[in-house]
Amino acid sequence: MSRSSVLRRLTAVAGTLALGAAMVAGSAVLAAPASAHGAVSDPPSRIYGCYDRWSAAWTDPAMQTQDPMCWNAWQSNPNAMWNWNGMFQENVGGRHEQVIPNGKLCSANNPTYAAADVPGAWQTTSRPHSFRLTVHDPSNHGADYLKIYVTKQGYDARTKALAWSDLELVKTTGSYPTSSPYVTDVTVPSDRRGHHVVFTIWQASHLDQPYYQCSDVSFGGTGNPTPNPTTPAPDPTTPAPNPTTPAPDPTTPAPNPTTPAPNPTTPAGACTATVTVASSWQGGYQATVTVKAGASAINGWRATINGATITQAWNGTASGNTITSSSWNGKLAAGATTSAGFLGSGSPSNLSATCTAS
Ligand SMILES: [Cu+2]
Repeated sequence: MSRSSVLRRLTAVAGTLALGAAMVAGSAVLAAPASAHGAVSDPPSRIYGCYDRWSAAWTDPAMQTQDPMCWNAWQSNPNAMWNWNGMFQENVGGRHEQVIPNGKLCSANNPTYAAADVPGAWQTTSRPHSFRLTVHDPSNHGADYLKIYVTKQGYDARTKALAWSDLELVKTTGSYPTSSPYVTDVTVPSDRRGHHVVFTIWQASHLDQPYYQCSDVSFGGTGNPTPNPTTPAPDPTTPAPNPTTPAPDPTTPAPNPTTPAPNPTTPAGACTATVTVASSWQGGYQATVTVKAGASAINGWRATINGATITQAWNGTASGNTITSSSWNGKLAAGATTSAGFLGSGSPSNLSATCTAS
């Protein structure tokens, strides 16, 4: 059994902070650090997802085969990945379709994030036709509205950069107070099957500063059942609780990309687990546990989430605070990852995960 946890994530953040502070001290006359922003964290948008899945091991060549579009994005511009929260334009005046050209929707027409526009095998998140969307905004800008679109059936994210004509608008929300996350329940037409793009416009409230992001979602359950959360989403007009999970400080300058990533040394036949909170609300939260096989293949896994009261799980079976792999995601090649999701009651602070392989 090996152990990994939120603690490790926090340690990584602390390291980043220290490094960031050192860089600031050494380069005080350079441009001010990027200001604080946010992103669609669930279903994870392209750049945010690549940051979230790989920032702790972004030089790991396993990414090349496991998550090739993220590999390309990290190779193209690692600093863009650390600045996952900056995919916006300003002073658009609501003229989104005039300002963002076809083929540039997934980068917010910001060349820094050009890798997000490249068609290909982006890792998808399996969702039912009704699902919850979360904007994670450590800077608490609030929202005038969220506009959520889904690609039409027949659109192929592997071969075509996204254009406005590929999209159908499925939801426009009301405003949200300056208290992240901004959460809404979305239903897409039932004919959507396979790899689709959910495109979100988050119109922040502090300035005319709309954010544009693409989330790759697989609809139609090709073997990966996902839950329809029965907990109602917080009403946008009700101030949401402040998430207690510390988010990486987006104002911290990115660490030097040449710093070698930690090389995990997981013993053979073992696995590690990390837990990340996707969203939280008064009395509950949604989280993902990511399991990674060690130096040899495993046939199944059991992840224990210390500090969690699990009310519902998907892509795994929950018993108490332990999630056991399902038939389709138990077998992992050496170094391969998979994930399961769960809803927890109470506060998501102090979660940590351990993994046992079988
Ligand atoms: Cu901002």
